[in-house]
Amino acid sequence: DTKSYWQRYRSIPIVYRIGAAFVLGSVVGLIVGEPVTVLEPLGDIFVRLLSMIVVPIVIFTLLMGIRRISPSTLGRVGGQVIGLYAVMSAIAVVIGLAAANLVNPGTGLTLTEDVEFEPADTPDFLEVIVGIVPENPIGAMAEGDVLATIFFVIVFGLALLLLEEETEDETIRSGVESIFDIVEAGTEALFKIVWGIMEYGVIGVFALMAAVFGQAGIDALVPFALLIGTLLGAILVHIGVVYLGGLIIGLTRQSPVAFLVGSKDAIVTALSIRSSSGTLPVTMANADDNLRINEGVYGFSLPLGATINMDGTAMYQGVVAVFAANLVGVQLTLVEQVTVVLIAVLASIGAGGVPGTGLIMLTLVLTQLGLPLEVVGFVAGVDPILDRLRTMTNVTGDLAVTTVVAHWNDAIDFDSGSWVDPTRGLEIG
Ligand code: DAS
Repeated sequence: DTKSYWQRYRSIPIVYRIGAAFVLGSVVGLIVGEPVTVLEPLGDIFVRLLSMIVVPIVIFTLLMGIRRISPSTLGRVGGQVIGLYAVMSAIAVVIGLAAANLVNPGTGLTLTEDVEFEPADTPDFLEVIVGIVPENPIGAMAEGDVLATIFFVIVFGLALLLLEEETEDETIRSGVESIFDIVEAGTEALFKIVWGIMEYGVIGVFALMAAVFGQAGIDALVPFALLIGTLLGAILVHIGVVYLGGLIIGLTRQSPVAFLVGSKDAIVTALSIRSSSGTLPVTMANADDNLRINEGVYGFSLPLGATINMDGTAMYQGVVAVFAANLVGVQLTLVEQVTVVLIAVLASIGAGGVPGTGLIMLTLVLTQLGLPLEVVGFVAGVDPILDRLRTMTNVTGDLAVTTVVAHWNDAIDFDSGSWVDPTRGLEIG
């Protein structure tokens, strides 16, 4: 009977169902081709559902976090998170450059694209810093400006804590408690929404993948096989050696498998929707439910990471720099490659966590090296593939760093969640 089919379907962990939709959608796209792109709106709905809860979940979990950890811990966590993010991104570019120098993708290909691209504006860091202070907090939230929202929420949360500490007035004290209680309930409700959206994600991801492959077909990708392979290889080294080996085993002494299992929904979502910001609600749900990290750490580190920490994007700049040099038959000097590391890290910080920004930031690197901007148009065709690999790396990096910093600050429970039972967190709450 239908009910038991439905129940059986629901009892399959959501990540497998989405994974199957990912593969099936890709296959259907390749077979059916162009007509299947009519399904795209179903995929867009999935992306919009996730975007819908990004700002509320950032506000709620951050307030929750401020209730749980002391202001001085928050300061320390901030320093550690930003420091590790920067170091990881630099390592990612170095690995990307090394892999590209080894494999030399792009040799033998000729640049066929003659569309000129305008270089992106170099991010003005003073402007970025000033922009962290919102002129209007509601405006920042409405625009999804995560950094400015984080700033306001931290200020507001700290004020609530101070007020509670100083006040003699019972009404105010219980008012503060009520605000935090409401936020606590709200956070739980938002996580329920996340898992509900993931149920729809089975349809959404199928549609997204079908539309991508229906448009591109596999022939278009063949000339870029070596480029895709180089980036993928570099990513696997970065995730395997740096995140799992260095961060998870080295610094936390925990099982890398438990980490990956705990992060799986975020990884699959990032691969599907190509946006770290859009994946943020799922990343947070994984940090909370499976990795058992305290809101005090992830409530701050994950929104920040989705905005500024992009190891996959940084690495991609390094790989494509070598690819572009090979296309036009020049060799990058060591000094130029060091320059690539610096610009790639800055560009990845400046890039927003939305689809395709890594491609736009590429113009900065190419301009600096005096390489033709036409390369951007040339690789744009494979960007739907490269972008998902970058985004998946970006999100995994945010979670790995968050796990380490949580461990350093005693804000993670390694005796529960996926750390002891990799099957938990799969059911819909
Ligand atoms: N797709 C992006 C992300 O969300 C960044 C990029 O284009 O590299 O992480």
